[in-house]
Amino acid sequence: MKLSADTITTREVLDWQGLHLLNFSQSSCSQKVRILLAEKGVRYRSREVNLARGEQTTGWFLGINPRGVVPVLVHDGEVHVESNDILRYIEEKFPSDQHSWFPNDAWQRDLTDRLLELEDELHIHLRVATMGYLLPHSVAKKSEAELEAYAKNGADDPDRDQIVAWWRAYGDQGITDRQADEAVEAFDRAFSELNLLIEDRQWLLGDEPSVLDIAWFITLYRTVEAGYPIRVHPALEELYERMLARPAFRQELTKGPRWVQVVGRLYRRFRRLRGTSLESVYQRWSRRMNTLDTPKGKLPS
Ligand SMILES: N[C@@H](CCC(=O)N[C@@H](CS)C(=O)NCC(=O)O)C(=O)O
Repeated sequence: MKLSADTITTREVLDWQGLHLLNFSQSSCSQKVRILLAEKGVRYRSREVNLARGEQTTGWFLGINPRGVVPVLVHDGEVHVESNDILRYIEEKFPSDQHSWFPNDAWQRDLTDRLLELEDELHIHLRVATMGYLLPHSVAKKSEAELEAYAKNGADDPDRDQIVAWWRAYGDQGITDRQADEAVEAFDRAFSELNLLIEDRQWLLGDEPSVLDIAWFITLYRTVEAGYPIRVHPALEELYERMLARPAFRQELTKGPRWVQVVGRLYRRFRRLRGTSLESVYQRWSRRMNTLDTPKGKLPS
């Protein structure tokens, strides 16, 4: 989605020539865009917006993207937001010689549109997985000053209002059981569909990786890191291993401040030992689903 120059109050970006990606090393939506750029060998200037330090809430950044989220692509002074739209834009402006990352076939194009949309819809649940199961609440929650800055800086944006409300509720109560259940249910539904789609293919759309593999890779990586038991979808698990083995995919996962990764790893181990990882949420949820499916669990008519 291209933002109109009139809405940009941080005017300096309108003079940036070439390709610039405002992103955060550990942000999954940023990783998605970086993987496509790496696969295509497109050179760009990476400008870190440190989400861990709240840089997305500054007047400077909100003057570029009033939604207060990364990634943002600036190309010759034009500002583009929304990672999936940015992927499309990159494909259009920098077509690859070897193969197209977006399919040409009409049926596959429709499927790609739908599955990219589904992946975008899952983002709210990905936030639940990250903030509930990968980072301690005390580290992840935002301060009141940060939330105030987030809400007040930059032009009004309903998307940002929702994000700020989410962070406020998270600061007060953390991730609720209901949010966790909804997240594993959404992951299970989406991953089951992908698992069926794979059949005997190497990648989601066939023998070559496509933009769908990039987009779903970062979702899979985050959920698996949080403890989601990907083994319950065996074909998808195999595909995930294949994705991890691809250098351009793997290299984008480990960039950025090491302490974020170390804290994440230790915290994950702690949750696993206590039996409170996303896996335990999944087990509890799937037991309940199975019980509801059996005659014993049905309400008497
Ligand atoms: N739909 C947007 C979602 C962007 C988004 O939510 N980005 C996250 C990082 S993955 C972010 O910037 N969050 C701000 C924060 O954590 O405060 C997209 O695909 O670009």
